Amino acid sequence: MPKKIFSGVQPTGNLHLGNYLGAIKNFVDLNNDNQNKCIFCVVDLHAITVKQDKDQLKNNILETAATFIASGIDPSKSIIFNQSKVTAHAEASWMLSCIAPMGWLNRMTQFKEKAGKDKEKASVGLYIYPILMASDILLYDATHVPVGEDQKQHLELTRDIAQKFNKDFNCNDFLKVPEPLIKKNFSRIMSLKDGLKKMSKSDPSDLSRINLTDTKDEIINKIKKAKTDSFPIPNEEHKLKDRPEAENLLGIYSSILNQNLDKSLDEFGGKNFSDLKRDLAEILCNKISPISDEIKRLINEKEYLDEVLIQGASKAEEIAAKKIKEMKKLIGF
Ligand code: AQP
Repeated sequence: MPKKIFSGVQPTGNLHLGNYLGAIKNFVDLNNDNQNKCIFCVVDLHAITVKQDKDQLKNNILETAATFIASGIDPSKSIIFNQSKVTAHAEASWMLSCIAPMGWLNRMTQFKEKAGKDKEKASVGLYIYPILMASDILLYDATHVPVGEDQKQHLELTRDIAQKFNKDFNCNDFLKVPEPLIKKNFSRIMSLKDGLKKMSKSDPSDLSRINLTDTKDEIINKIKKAKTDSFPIPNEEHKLKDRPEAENLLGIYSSILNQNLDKSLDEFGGKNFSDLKRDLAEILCNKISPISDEIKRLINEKEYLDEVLIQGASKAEEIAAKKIKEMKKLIGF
């Protein structure tokens, strides 16, 4: 069966190696399989769940589209568009908000992490973000959703919402229950400064992440400064327990080379971190620099990027409009 793929990335700037290894690299593989029908969305409605600067947001939308293309997604094969251009996302989100119980949302750990201590000040949008995400996926009858490990809980919620809608409106299988596509290994890339924290766009320290727009010198410098511990690299996986920084660097190395951790442990077991850092910086430069150069080239081709997003939105609109029409009918509108 051909897979229907849907996934999104927020245009919140600083796209990084975690976004690439956890999500975008998989998008590219799925795009390259001619059997799949892929939709990759710049989820700008999600981005405004926290305050955004208007001009910055516009640039970030284009930069995210440029990152998709620079990483290898072909806009003539896959639909690339930004969410706010297709109104069905917001409409479906409202309808699904009315069937999803509060209790389900209260369990979402990402809201707790992102809202921090002062939940009262977080936007309602941030709280219901997973319902908008469910709408994105369900509007396109997506069968598979490639995401990083941090989105696993939201995907489970999407499945629950689809099943509840089908039951409440007695429309068996109307909303398709999607499967998550989460890599078995290294699906959560950690900060270069703290192996217990996720690599993230909003970390105030730029040294905590490799940005997809970093230059070779920046990559080399960040890897040089990455936190390690004072023991040699072990040669067996179980010895990585309680050594999160070592595990993260070896994980990044393995993931970039598409090799399993055991092979990397064979290569570096007993050696010092300086050896791993030297080789890691080299393979990262080889992988990320061409993407970085291409993002910088494409970002100056605003008309081309606008055209890709317009064309993509028109194709997405066609699919989503049909689904929302049926959804409204089922509800009684
Ligand atoms: N560190 C990560 N490791 C693996 N995958 C990751 N993803 C994000 N961070 C990592 C995956 O990237 C995709 C797009 O994420 P997003 O931009 O929509 O939002 P996010 O997860 O909120 O990204 P950040 O960097 O963590 O942003 P902030 O700092 O704003 O919280 C998703 O598939 C995600 O799993």
